[in-house]
Amino acid sequence: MANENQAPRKSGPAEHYDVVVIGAGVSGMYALHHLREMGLSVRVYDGASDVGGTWWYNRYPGARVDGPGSPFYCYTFSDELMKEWDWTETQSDQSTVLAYLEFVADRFDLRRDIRFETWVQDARYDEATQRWTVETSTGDRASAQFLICAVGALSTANLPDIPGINEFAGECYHTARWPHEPVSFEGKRVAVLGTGSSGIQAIPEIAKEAAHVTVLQRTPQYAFPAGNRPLTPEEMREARQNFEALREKMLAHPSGFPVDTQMHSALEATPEEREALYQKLWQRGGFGFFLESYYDIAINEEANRSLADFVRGKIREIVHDPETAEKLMPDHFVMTKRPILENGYFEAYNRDNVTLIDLREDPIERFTPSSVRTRTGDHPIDMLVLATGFDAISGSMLRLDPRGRGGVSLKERWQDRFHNYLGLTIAGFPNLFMIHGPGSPGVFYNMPLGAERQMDWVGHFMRHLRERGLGAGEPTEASEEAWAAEVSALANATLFPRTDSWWTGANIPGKPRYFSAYLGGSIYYQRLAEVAAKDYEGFVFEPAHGGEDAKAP
Ligand code: NA7
Repeated sequence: MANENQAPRKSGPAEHYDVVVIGAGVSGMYALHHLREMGLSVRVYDGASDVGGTWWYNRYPGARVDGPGSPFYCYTFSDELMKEWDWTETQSDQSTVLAYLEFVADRFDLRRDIRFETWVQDARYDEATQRWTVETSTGDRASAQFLICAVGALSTANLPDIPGINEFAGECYHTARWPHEPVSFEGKRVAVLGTGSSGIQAIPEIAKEAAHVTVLQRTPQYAFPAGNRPLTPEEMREARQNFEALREKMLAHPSGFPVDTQMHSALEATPEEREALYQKLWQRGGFGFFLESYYDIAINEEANRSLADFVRGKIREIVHDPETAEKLMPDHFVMTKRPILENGYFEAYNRDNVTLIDLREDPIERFTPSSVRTRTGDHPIDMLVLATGFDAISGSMLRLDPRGRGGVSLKERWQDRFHNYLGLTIAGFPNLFMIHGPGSPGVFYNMPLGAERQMDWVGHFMRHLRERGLGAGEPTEASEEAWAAEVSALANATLFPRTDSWWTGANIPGKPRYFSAYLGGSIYYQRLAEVAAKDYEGFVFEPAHGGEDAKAP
């Protein structure tokens, strides 16, 4: 399998394309399809050996869609796809989502333009030719007018730097780099580090097989019943029949899912009414708490407390041992870390083979070849599962580290914050576009639909350039600043920035700590449309320089 750090082979002469796309996950796949439909020549690179992006990598036990699920976590651009693919559960598991993406790749013959097991190791802009040149781990060299970075908001694994971790001699797996061969937990003492979505999905599954599971928890989490259930053929039929209307609803809703949001405040309801609604949503499971309960849970402290107390009560009800239950008690504002859907997580602590270590009280001192040593003792283990998440949202762009005008690298440009305009473009990096980058709704929106909508806008931008004989376009730094102010104003009206999370970058030592996602939901797409309607307000353009290299091939 290709490795992102492998040494580059010597590059040959550049092949010329209209567009190079980096990443063959959900966003990159749609980018390829859309650009081809526009009649452009495209080359896609991906380090994995097949399509799927995060769904290709995250194959740990229990991995499944942990948001509003199927059949709406999917592409919407093709009626055929909707007609031909049968979703069978509301929260599809990883293998099903990956199978769907493979089906899409087959259906649209995507693979012929994708180079797999190929890492882009260098991407630089040439001001003279107004083109990007990329060099890859396999010695490919490609030049294109446009560079699409579909590198994934949840792609760069966070590998914790803990004393002795590299000396641990047992099996060690990161949830986001899970082996393709089956992993057996049978008879093994397994430590799981991390209790975000991945850890919380994996722990009950591992506990079914392992001799013992030691959960190493830094921050206790609110988790909600996933309520996964089979999708009936009638439900699929109904979704298909009404898909046009449902798509309209998806486009209009802030989350990109076809749900009805309540516009009631938690504070206007009586305690009994709140309790009744929370009970109903808890029984039903799924993402209802976030999309269909009170609008002010993530805005108002008192409203927030009403739900936080409810969940804390549920944890006390489920977990038999009161001491363990107290260690599991979250104390941050509910929803201000990524909400988690669980399938038997809290129940797992009622098993004899699961123990919880609260790292706030009993921190890890080091790993030894055969154990994890915390302040109060040594815990022998055979396997370590790192469920430590991602350098999210901006991490994969920084790993790519493209070089823009004057050879300035993104790492230099993004030292203090992730400067961008519209969450899509960066000053000094002409003709480069990010999908689901910082400054966009990204992980706060139905991601396949978000990728389609961003990419459609990028397609219009490209047309605009070409129709006017322009060679390059990029935002001004002033428009970046105005956008940053808009992003921050939306975030600061909520409780989100007040909690340490991967949304604020606080999970990665040294990362600028601020809330970088655009919280306006579908307003974002109105903003994109407004900018386009005003002749791409906030951008500066250069006429095409002409000459051999600058011409579209
Ligand atoms: P998350 O949600 O970032 O969770 C990572 C977990 O690992 C979380 O509990 C972290 O604690 C913990 N962590 C990270 N680094 C350390 C160190 N050094 N020591 C102890 N504990 C650590 O990642 P996931 O993969 O679970 O989920 C990411 C998203 O993927 C998810 O939200 C879905 O959208 C899909 P912390 O909370 O930072 O104290």
